[in-house]
Amino acid sequence: MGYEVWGLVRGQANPRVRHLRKLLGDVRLIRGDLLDQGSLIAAVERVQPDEVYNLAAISYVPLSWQQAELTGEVTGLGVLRVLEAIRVCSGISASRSPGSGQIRFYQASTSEMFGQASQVPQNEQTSFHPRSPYGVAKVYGHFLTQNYRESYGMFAVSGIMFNHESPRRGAEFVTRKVSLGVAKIKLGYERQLRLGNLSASRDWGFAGDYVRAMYLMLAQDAPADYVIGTGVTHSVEKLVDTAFRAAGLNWRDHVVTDAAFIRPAEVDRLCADPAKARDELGWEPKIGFEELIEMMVDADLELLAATDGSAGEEFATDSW
Ligand code: G4F
Repeated sequence: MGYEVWGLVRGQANPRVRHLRKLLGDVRLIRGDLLDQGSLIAAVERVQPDEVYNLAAISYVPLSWQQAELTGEVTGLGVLRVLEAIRVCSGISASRSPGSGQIRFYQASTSEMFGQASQVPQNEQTSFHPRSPYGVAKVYGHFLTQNYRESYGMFAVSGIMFNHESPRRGAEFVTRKVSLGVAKIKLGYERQLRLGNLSASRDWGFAGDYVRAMYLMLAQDAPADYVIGTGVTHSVEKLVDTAFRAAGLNWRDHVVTDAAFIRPAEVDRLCADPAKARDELGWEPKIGFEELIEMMVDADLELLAATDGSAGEEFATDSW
């Protein structure tokens, strides 16, 4: 689309940089950390962006119970620091509004904010009842984004994204854990796949479709928040069945439920009502559930064949 893209990388000798370079050779990288206000101000000053997309977070829900304080710092307060970096670098204050060439800000909000949802499907008006430290931190970031829009007139928006997946998904998340597990079983590297709650339901879509929605949100004349999801929900069991079938296997021969993967509090059922995004952004998902899961299984069969079955081991855990 003609964008010059900069990515923020944290830490010293971050091992993910090599992986990133392989996938996205033309993305320019700059150091910065959501825990460090000065580094974010320096990054905004250096890059002079037209748009800032904040997808950085501790995003694995189970980790947010183990590292609840850090989740609050990164996933919650990190949003404040990015907004402050934009505000300070743009010279915006309570008495000085942004000009026409202002930096536009996108915040990755999440369906996890609905948590124990009060209605099905969930839309922009549905109240929040988060069920994890992650969900609580995301609610903070969501309301802060709204608040900077209302307080300073900034073009700051949130996309309330439901689960979005692709072959690039980390193997700790259930779709990729399943697609990798299926591929390992199919190729004879493993016999079993250990999972937690099979009855939870999610609205799973393709990440590429959701990134298009993020872009569209920043391309509007006026800033607003949008729910982004497919409007169709499936259980984890259905996901497992679809993935094993895609490889010609029966999941009942291989899947074991393991209490170690059950969460302290579960989000039972999420389903999006994306009507506002459809009507105002003209957004619709192009890839459906079955095509997505088959794409992920095929990609993992190919990956494992090329890596002697070792892919995904960096994410392996004994429990949540
Ligand atoms: O794939 P999950 O870990 O995703 P979750 O918790 O819904 O969160 C993801 O989507 C959110 C919405 O977009 C994001 F905000 C968040 O950052 C993340 O990307 O788990 C999905 C469901 C859960 O109900 C979980 O209990 O799968 C169930 N599950 C069952 N067995 C499992 C497993 N999840 C994982 N990760 N591993 C299991 O073995």
